[in-house]
Amino acid sequence: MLYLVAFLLHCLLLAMGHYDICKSWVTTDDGPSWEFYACQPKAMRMKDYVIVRVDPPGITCGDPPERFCTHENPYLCSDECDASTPDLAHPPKLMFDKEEEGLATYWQSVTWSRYPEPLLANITLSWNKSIELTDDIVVTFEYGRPTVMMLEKSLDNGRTWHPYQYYADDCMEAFGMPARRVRDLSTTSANRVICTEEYSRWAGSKKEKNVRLEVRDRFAIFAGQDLRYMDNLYTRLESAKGLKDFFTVTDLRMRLLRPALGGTYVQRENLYKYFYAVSNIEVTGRCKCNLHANLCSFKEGSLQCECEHNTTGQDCGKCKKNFRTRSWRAGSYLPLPNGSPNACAAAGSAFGTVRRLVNPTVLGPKPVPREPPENIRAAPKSKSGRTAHSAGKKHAKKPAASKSSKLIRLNAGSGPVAPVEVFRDCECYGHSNRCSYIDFLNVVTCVSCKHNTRGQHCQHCRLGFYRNSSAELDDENVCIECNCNQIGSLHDRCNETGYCECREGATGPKCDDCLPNYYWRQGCFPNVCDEELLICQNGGTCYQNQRCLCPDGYKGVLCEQSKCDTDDKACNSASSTYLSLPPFLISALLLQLGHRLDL
Ligand SMILES: *[C@@H]1O[C@H](CO)[C@@H](O)[C@H](O)[C@H]1NC(C)=O
Ligand SMILES: *[C@@H]1O[C@H](CO)[C@@H](O)[C@H](O)[C@H]1NC(C)=O
Ligand SMILES: *[C@@H]1O[C@H](CO)[C@@H](O)[C@H](O)[C@H]1NC(C)=O
Ligand SMILES: *[C@@H]1O[C@H](CO)[C@@H](O)[C@H](O)[C@H]1NC(C)=O
Ligand SMILES: *[C@@H]1O[C@H](CO)[C@@H](O)[C@H](O)[C@H]1NC(C)=O
Ligand SMILES: [Ca+2]
Repeated sequence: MLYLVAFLLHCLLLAMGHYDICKSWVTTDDGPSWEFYACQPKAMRMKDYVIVRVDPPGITCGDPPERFCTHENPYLCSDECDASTPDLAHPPKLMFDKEEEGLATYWQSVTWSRYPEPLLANITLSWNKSIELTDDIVVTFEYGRPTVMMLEKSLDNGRTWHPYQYYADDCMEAFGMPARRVRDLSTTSANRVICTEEYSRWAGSKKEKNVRLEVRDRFAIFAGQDLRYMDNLYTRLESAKGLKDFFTVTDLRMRLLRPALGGTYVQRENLYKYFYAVSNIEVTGRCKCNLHANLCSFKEGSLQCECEHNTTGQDCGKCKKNFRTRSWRAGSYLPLPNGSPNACAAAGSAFGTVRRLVNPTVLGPKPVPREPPENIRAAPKSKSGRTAHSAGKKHAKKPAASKSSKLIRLNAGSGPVAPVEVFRDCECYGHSNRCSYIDFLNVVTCVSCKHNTRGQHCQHCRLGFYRNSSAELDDENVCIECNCNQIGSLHDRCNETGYCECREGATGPKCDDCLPNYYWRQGCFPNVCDEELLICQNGGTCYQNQRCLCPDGYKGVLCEQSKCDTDDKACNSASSTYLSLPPFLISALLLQLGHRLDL
C-alpha cells in the first residue's frame, strides 16, 4: 500500500513537471511589474468529479434480485444481488468510491441469462470539461475481465465519439484488427488507436483484474522509460499534430461487449457466472486550461479553470472582453523550460501589443512599415537587468520569452505560386487568427475575418452589415446585418445607423414601408385612387388604393368616363340601373358630385 502511494506520488510529480505558476512580480529597470508564464493545473483523480451513466436501462443487477456464481466455483451459486438491500446492491457509484482496505465494492450487471443474445453494457463517464490525461486509465474488474470491450472518447461533451482503444482476446476475430502493444508504437504512431490482447485473456479472475489505457507508455515513447525526459514530450506535444488531442477527453465510454468466459466456451447450462463487475475506474488527468491557468476548481457541478493572462471561458479558450486586440492563443510549452504565456492583450496596453511582425531578413531587404490600428500605442521598451523577486520562487531563471513573432511560410496551394506569410500574432480584434503579408501592397492584413467583419484588422463591417454602436470593436456582435427589404431597397447595403437606401416610394430604415400616397404590392407603387385627391368618381369605390371599382356604365381609372360615349347599349342599361337606385342613394351621389364640382 505504502509502495503504491509512493509510486503514485512519483508518477504525479513526473507528469506534473514545471509550468506550475502563471505569473510573478519582478523588478526591472522600469520598476516592478508582473511577468507571465505558461502554466497548467496539477493532475487530479478525475473520478471524484465524474458523472456516470450506465446503459441500457435495467443492465444493473438486483431488480429483480438475482443469484450469480463465480468462475472459480460455478456450481455454488450463493451470491445474491438485490438492489433493494444496501448490502447486496451493486449500483454504478461503487465504481468511484473510496474502498476500505481489502473490501472491493463494485457495480455489477445482470447475468447473461439471455444468451446467445449478446450481453452489452455501456459505462459513460462525463466531466463537462476537457481533461488532459496524465496517467493510465485503469479499470478494475472483479470476477474476470471482459473478453471483448472497447473504449471510446468524446472531445465535445458527448456530441461525437471516437474509438480510443479496442480490447479482445482475439483482435482479428472481434474487430478485424491485428493485435498491437503500445510498447511497439513509434514516435510517428504514438497516437494510433490500437487493438490489444493484453488485458482480455483469461488469467484467473483474482490474478489479473485491471484493464488499462496506457498513457504512460505512450508518453514514454518521447520521454523515455520512467518519463525522465518530459521536455521531449512537451516539445512533441507542441509540434506533433493531434498528439495533444489524443490525450484530451471530455467523456469516456466503455463498451462492454462480451464478459469473461473463464477460459472456456460459454456453458449454456450455467449462465449465472457470466456478467460484468467493475470495482474501480481510475482516471488521472488535469483540467485543460490551454496553459493559461494553474488552478481548476469544482463550481456549480463542473470543473472550471481559473483563468489568468486575461483569458476566460471554461478552458481559458478565449480572450476576456476588451483584451482582444490580438487573437487568442493557447500558451505554449516552448521555448523550454518555461514556455510562453501568449497572454491576451488590451488595446493600448504596453504588454506586447505592437510587435515587429515582419522580420526583414526573412522577407528580403525591404523594411516593412506597418500602420497599427488606431488607438494602439508604440512598442514596449525592451527591458533589461531584471531581477527576480518574491512569489516564493526564483524566477531569474525565466528568460524573457522571445517577443518577436513567429513567421510561418506556407505555399499557396495552386495558382501562381506566391508564398503567403502567415503570422501567428495577428491584430484582428479577435475576429481572425490568421494574417498574411501582401508583398506588392507591403502590408500585413488579416485573412478570413469572422463575425461579418472585414478589413486589414477586421475593423470594418462586411457589406450588408453595419457597426453596432453599443459593441466594442472586439465584440462578436460588432456587425449587425442591414437586413434591407429586398424589394423596397436599391441594394443590401446600409449606412452607419442601419438605414437602407430605398427605391422610389419606399421608406423606413429597412425600406419595408411606403411613403404616403403609395401602396405596397411587391414594392411601393403610387396610389391609383384614394380618399383625398384621387377619388373614384361616379359612385366608384377605391379598392386598396390600387383601382376604382366602377358602377355599371362608367369606366376609366377613376370611373370618370361614361360608357355612353362609346357604347349606346351599355349607356342605356346603365341609366336604367341608375334609375332603379333608391332615392337616398341618388341624392348621396349627387351630393358627392356637387362636392367635386366645388373643387
Ligand atoms: C453504447 O454506445 C454506442 C455508441 O457509442 C451505441 O451505439 C450502443 O447502442 C450503446 N449500447 C448500449 C447497450 O446502450
Ligand atoms: C457544463 O459546464 C458549463 C460551464 O461551466 C455550464 O454552464 C453548464 O451548465 C454545464 N452543463 C452541465 C450539463 O452540467
Ligand atoms: C490583464 O489585465 C490587467 C488589467 O485588468 C492587467 O493589469 C494585467 O497585467 C493583464 N495581464 C496580462 C497577462 O496581460
Ligand atoms: C450590439 O452589441 C451588444 C453588446 O455586445 C449586444 O448585446 C447587442 O445584442 C448587439 N445588437 C445587435 C442588434 O446585435
Ligand atoms: C443614415 O440614413 C438615415 C436616413 O437617410 C439618416 O437619417 C441618418 O442620418 C444616416 N446616418 C448616417 C450616419 O449617415
Ligand atoms: Ca469500488
